[in-house]
Amino acid sequence: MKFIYNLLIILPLIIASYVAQADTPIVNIVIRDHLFYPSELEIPAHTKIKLVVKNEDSTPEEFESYELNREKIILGNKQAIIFIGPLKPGEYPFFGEFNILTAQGKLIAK
Ligand SMILES: [Cu+2]
Repeated sequence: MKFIYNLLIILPLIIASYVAQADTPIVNIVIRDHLFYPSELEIPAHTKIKLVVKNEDSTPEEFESYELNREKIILGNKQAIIFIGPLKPGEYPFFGEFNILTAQGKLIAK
């Protein structure tokens, strides 16, 4: 009986967290020829964002940003999901650490 009681308390919380995930805006970035497409994206400020970074190159890349405090290796022809925010309005540069001369971009939170 205690189990059922606990379940009744926990279940709405689990459902609520799934709903919250579903509401998270998805932003797509593609890596191709060691460049980011798009290289500049506007995102809503004060909002958690699900960044999907798809690496269309055959070589690995590392998505990195000091401002976002994120660092993630994405193997060739794979994608990675990186949650960011909620961010204050401003600019948040990111780069591909393995191709730093070309792979540059920034998020603009408004
Ligand atoms: Cu790094």
